[in-house]
Amino acid sequence: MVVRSLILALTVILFSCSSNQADKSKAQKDSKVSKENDVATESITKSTMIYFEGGSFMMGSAKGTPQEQPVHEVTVKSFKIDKYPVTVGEFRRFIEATKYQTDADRFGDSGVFDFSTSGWALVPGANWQYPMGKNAPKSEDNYPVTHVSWNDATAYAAWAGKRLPTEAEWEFAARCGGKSNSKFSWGNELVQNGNYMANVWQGDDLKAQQGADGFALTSPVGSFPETSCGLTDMGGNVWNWCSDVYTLYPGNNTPFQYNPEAKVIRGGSFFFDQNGENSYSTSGRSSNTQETSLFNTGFRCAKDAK
Ligand SMILES: [Ca+2]
Repeated sequence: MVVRSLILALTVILFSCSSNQADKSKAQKDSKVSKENDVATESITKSTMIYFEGGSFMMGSAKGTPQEQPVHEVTVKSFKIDKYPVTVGEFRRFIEATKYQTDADRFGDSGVFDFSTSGWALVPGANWQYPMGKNAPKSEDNYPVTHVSWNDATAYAAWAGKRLPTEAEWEFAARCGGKSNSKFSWGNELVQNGNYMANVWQGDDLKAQQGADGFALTSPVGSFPETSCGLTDMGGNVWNWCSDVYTLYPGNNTPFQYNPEAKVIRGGSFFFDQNGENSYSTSGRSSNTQETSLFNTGFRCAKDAK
């Protein structure tokens, strides 16, 4: 019997991060970043992956929430990571090829925030095709897939010959090979030259008017500028599942209850978060249980690089 709760969803506690940090620039060695196209045709360019040469970097933020601390040195091996979050169109190919049933479809509902009641709801029929439920429009193919649990994301990645990124890899990529100390993956400011750099929540509360960045809900992947290493949506739009069980960083002695089913999510989303802009910074972190699926959580894949 599976007991589901949206508590963690609510808890979407992200701890997030703060700015610049990383502060010690001793951090990184020579991590070279280069692009590499895994595919040639325009029709499937969403499969493009970005290569990162392995190296060491300072993970976390001294200015972020307690969960981002302490800043500590981490070394990752060379890897590739998806340029974009996995799209609805890509996920459809997986479903059609494997007849896989997502956790949301198995349960018959999934987590959607009900703006009329200002509360989370398990909406019948909400799934990867119908992000707001069956009575709302079907998602278009170029949007990031949502309502996928960690289990679903892991299954997709295995089918695609990939895997989920580790949390360290995700931050290493967000920091452009561990070299950037900017607050966000694109820089230090959300709005640059009058243009929003990501699809995020405007305002400090749930009632705030949305759309100044062009989108009230999710946005097609790649709608906002790439980072200097060619990644998109590394902040805002949808949270990205990572492979790791969520734990405190080494040396963090905050009281903490370890739950092997709580998996890391990174990057924040279009939706309100109690940590505000810290939720979509390079070092912001949160978690949800592995069977949880929500309207603001998706994923991207990674793979080892020789
Ligand atoms: Ca928005």
